[in-house]
Amino acid sequence: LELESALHKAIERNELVLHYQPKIDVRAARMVGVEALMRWQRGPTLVPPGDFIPLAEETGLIVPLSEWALREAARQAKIWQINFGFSDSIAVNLPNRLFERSDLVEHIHQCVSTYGVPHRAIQLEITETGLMKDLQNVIPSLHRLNEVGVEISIDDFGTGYSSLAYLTTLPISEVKIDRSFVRDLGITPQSSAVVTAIIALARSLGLRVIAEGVETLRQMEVLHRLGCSVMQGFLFSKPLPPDDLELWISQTI
Ligand code: G
Ligand code: G
Ligand code: MN
Ligand code: NA
Repeated sequence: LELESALHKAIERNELVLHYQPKIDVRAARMVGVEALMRWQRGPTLVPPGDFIPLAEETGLIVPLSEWALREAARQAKIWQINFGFSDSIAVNLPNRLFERSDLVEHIHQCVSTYGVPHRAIQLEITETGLMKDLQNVIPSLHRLNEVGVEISIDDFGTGYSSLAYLTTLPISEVKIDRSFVRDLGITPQSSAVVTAIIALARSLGLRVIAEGVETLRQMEVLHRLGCSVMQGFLFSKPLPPDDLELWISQTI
C-alpha cells in the first residue's frame, strides 16, 4: 500500500524516467530507432520496471504511467530532432489494457501535437500474449493507430499462441523475436528452427523482424545468416539515459 501511494505520487513528482535502448540495423550499420524503458528514480534508488509495473497493472496506475511515457517519448523525440536530426521512432511498451481504451489514439495525437513531432515518432510495442488475450477489443485501436501512422510491433514474439490467420489481417509492422530464442541460438537446434520460421513468416506477411536480447557476436552472426539484420541487446548497448544515448550515437554510428 505504501508502494502504491508512492508510485501514485511519482508521476506528479517527476520521479519517472525513460531510458533508451538502440535498435541497430547491422547490415546498414545504423540505428533505426530506440525502445523506451521506464525506471523510477525513488530517492537514491533507480527502481527497475519489474519492481513496479506489475503493481501498476494491478492497481490501474498503469494507465497514467503509460500516458506519461507516451508524453515523455514525444518530448524526447522533439529534443533529439533538434539536437541531431533524429527522425526514427521511439517505441513505447503498452499493456493490452491501454489498447482497449478508445481514447488511446486521441492521447497519442495530443502528445505528438504538443511537441510538434509526426505520429510516426511514436511506435508501440504490445506483447504477443497481451494481444491475443483480448484480440477483439484491441483490433479497433490497431486500425486507428495504423491510419494515423503509429506503427505497432509485436513484442516477445514466438512465446504466445498467435492465430496466424488473424495475424495476416492485423495492421502490424514488426515482430520482435523473443529473447529466449536468441539466447539459445547456436546452442540448441530448436532455437534456430524457431527463429528461421519466424523470419520466414514475417517475410511472407511483409513484416519487419527484429531480434531482442542479442548479447554475443555469435548470436549476431547466426541471426544475420538467417536473414534478420535488425537487432537490439547488450552487445550493442544497454538501455541508456537520454544524454548517454546521444553520446553513444556520436561515438558509435
Ligand atoms: O528495462 P527492463 O529491462 O528492466 O524491463 C523489464 C520489463 O519491463 C520489460 O518486459 C519491459 O517490457 C517492461 N517495461 C519497461 N518499461 C515499460 C513501460 O514503460 N511500460 C510497460 N508497460 N512496461 C515496461
Ligand atoms: O519485455 P521487453 O522486451 O520490452 O524488455 C526489454 C527488457 O530486456 C529490458 O528489461 C531490457 O533491459 C532487457 N534487455 C535488453 N537487452 C537485453 C539483453 O541483451 N539481454 C538481456 N538479458 N536483457 C536485455
Ligand atoms: Mn519491449
Ligand atoms: Na520483449
